[in-house]
Amino acid sequence: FPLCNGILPVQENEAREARQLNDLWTFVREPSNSIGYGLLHEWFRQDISSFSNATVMPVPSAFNDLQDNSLRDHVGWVWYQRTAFIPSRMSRGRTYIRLDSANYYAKVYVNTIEAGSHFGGHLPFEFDITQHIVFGNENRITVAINNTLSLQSLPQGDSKAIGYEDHVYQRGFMDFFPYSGLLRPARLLFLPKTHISSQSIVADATGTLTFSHSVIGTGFSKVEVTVTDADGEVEYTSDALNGTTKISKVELWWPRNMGKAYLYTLTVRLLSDSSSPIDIIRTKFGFRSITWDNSQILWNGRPFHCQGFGMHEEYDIRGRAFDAVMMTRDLNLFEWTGANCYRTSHYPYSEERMAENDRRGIAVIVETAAVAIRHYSEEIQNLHMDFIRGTIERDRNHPSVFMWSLANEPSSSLKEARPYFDPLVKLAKSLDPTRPITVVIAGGPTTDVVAELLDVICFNRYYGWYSNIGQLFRIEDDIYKEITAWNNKFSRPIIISEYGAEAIPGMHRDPPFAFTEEYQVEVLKEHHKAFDRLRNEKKLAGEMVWVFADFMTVQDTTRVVGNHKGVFTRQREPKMAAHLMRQRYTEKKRRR
Ligand code: BDP
Repeated sequence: FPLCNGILPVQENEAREARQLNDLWTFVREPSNSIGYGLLHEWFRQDISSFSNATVMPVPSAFNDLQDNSLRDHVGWVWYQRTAFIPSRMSRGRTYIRLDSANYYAKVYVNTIEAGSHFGGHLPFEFDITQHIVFGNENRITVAINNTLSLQSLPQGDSKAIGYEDHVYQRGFMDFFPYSGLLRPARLLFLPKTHISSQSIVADATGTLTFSHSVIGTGFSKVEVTVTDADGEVEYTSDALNGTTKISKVELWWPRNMGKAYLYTLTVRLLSDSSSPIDIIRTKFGFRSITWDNSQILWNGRPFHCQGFGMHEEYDIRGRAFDAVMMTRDLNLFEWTGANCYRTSHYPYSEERMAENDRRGIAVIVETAAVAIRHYSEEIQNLHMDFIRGTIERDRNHPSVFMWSLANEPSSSLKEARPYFDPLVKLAKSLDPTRPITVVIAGGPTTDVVAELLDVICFNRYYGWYSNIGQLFRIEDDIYKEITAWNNKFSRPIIISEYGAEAIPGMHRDPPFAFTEEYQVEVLKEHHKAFDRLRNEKKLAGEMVWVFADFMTVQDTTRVVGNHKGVFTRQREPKMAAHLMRQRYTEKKRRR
C-alpha cells in the first residue's frame, strides 16, 4: 500500500488551483459477494451510467444511509464515476487527483488507466495524473471502493458469506457503524510543474522555529520564506527551504481557557531567476511546547488538565461524511460546554476540523484509525505503520495537536501486544519527538503489557455500566482505586479517556435507572467525585466523557438504534448530562 508521502493541505493561491468534484457521481455496486480485494469487473473502461443498477451518489457522503437497505449493509466493491473537463491551459503544470477520505480501500482510474490505490479510509491521498489526461477534453474519473473489514484491514473485522443468496455477514471489532464511500471532499489539483510537496514546522515556547520542505522538480532558482504575525507584520525571512531560527518575544499558542490561540503564518515561495513566483504555500502555525512530568501534561510549562470528550465525526443520513454545518454546530456546542480538549476517536478527523481546532484553541489527541486490534500480525503491523506515518505527516503542523494515540483498545493484555507496539511507538517517536505518545489501552494495571512503552497512559472504564450496572454507590471508590493502582505502578500522566453510560433521549426515572437521563447524570457525577480527589492528589491528567453525541452502530442487542452514551443527542440537542458537563467544565471560570 502506498504511503501518504508528502500530503499538504489543499491551497488555492497565485500558483495553485483546485477544482471541487463534490456533486453527484454515477454509482454502481457490485454484487455483495465481492469481498476480498480482487476486482471482479473492469468497469473503469466504460461509461457505467447505462447499467440497469446505476444510480447517483452525492460526494461527500457515506453511501449507507440514503434509503436502500441492501446498500446500507453492502460489503465489497462499489464504483463511483464522473467526467471532468480539463482545459488545455492546465497542461502547463501537473494535475493531481486528491481524495480526502475513501473508506476503506480505493483504486483510482483516469480514463482507462489506474492512477493508484490506497488503504486507510480516514487519510487523504493524491495521485499525479498528468500523463493520463487528455487536455482540452472530458476525462473519465472512476473510483472503485471496497469496504470489506477483515483480519488484514484496520479497523479489523470479520466478513463472510452466510450461505443465503449473496448476503455477506460483516462485523467490525468496534461498535461504530462502518460508514463507507467517498466521505470527504474530492478535488483536482492543478499545481505548478515544480512544486512544494511536503512541509514540517516545529515552533516551541522559546520562540525556536524549525522548518523543512521537500520540492518536486528543479525549475526554481530562489526561495523566500517569510514568517508574519497575526497582523501581517514580518517577523523573520530566509532564503532557504530548511532552517532553524529563534524569534524573540513570540506570542504563544494556548488552549482555550488558558490564553489566546495565537497563530502566525509561514509563507514559502519558490521563485524563478527573475523573481517571478513558481509556487507558494501559506501555513498557519503556533509557538507552543508540550512537556510532561510524572503526573501532568504541561502546556508552555503550565499544568494542562484535559477536560473534554471522546467523539465521532458522524451525523444522521450523511454518516461519516464531512459536513461544514454539522462540524460548526459540534464545535460551537463543544465550546458551550467549556471543554478544552477532545480525542479524534477512532480515526483522524477532517482537515477542515483540524484547522478549526487551531483557530478556536481546542487541544486535540489525534488517534490513528487502528481501533480494536484483536489479531496481531506482521501484515497488520506494516499497515498500522503506514497509518502512523500518514497521520503524523498530515497533522504534525497543527499547534492544537498535543498527543498521538496510536490505537484504541487493542488486546493489550496479550503477550504479542508488546513486540507489536514496541516498534510502532519507536516509529512515532522518530517521526515526532516533540509530542507524547499514547495508546488507549484495554488491559488493567496488572495485566496490560503496553502501558510501559507509553509517555501518557490513557484508558477507558465503564464503572456503573459494563461493570456493576445499577451500583452507583461504588463508582467513586472503584474508579479512585483503579487510577491509584495505575499511579502506583507507573509514574506518568494518566488520562481517563472514556467513561459514561447510555441515556435514551427523553427517558426519565426517579430514582435513577439504567438507560435514563437521570442515571447517566449520576454515573458521571460519581466519577467526578473521584476525579476531584485524584486531581488534588496529582494523580489525574485528564478526563474525557464517552461520548460527545449519540452515534450510529451496527445492529446489536446492546444498542438501541445506535450508541446513546452521548451527552448530546445525535441531532446535537443537549441531554441532562450536557448541562452537568457544562457546569463542571465552566466551574473554574465562573468562580474567577
Ligand atoms: C469503548 C470503545 C468505544 C465504544 C464504547 C461503548 O472505545 O468505541 O463506543 O466502548 O461501548 O470500549 O460505548
